[in-house]
Amino acid sequence: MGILNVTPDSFADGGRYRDDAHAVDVGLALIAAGADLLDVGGESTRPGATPVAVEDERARVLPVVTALARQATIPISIDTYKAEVAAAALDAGAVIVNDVSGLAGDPKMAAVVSARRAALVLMHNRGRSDAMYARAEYSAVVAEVGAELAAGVAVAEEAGVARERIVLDPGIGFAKRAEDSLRLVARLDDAVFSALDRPLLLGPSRKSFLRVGLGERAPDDREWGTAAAVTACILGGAHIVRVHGVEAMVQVARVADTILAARG
Ligand code: PMM
Repeated sequence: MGILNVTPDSFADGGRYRDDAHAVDVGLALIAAGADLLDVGGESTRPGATPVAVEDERARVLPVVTALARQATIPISIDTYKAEVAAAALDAGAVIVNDVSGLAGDPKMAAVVSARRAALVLMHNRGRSDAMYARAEYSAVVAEVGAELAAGVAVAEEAGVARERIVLDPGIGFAKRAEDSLRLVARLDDAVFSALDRPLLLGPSRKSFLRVGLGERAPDDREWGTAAAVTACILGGAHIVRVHGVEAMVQVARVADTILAARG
């Protein structure tokens, strides 16, 4: 899954696009580089980022989603926790809602996903980005994240979202300390995740938990570290990895897949 953040302040690749047409070109280039899915987002989830009003977020993402849905050969995902933004993006041709609040950010989100028969990426989180670090307290992070994801699935199904349309994401870096994120990546093969019986999506790309291994580096200087994390995720059972550097990570994913297959 290639990342297309059309935000002025995303931590890893923000502010790169001059205008909508440029963002669309970058999206098409990610597809040409081998992305199988494209995730378009209009609000940064960076810790401390200012929330974006619905109208502003819609104005940022809609032209890009509309153009990409017309021209792209792969499914377009909308990265938002706001039901109105999701609804508008789905109407514009997106087919996946990537909700980093795990349906907790907007009480209307589950109904929007259900009514439009969209796919849902349900990500584990605890609270909004300005408050989530206060809640990064776990006694057993893998078991707790698994249980909280199961609760999210129940909410989605209750609203009529078909289980087959749900992808689960442990939420690397969201309401988690670096050691929690590392633990999740290291324990993806835990029975708590296989018991959920849904595909797993992981988003380790350029995130700050990589600093435990890399030391201080700018996000776009964490690409080799990202490659190691992507490999670990795939060997641990991740079905989808959400990344910025698509061209390089396609190589990483293809080789990790062949190693996984060779396990027999
Ligand atoms: N990470 C970010 C944004 N959206 N969505 C999912 N499902 N999983 C993630 O890990 C995730 C996400 C933050 O990274 P970015 O600002 O570089 O997009």
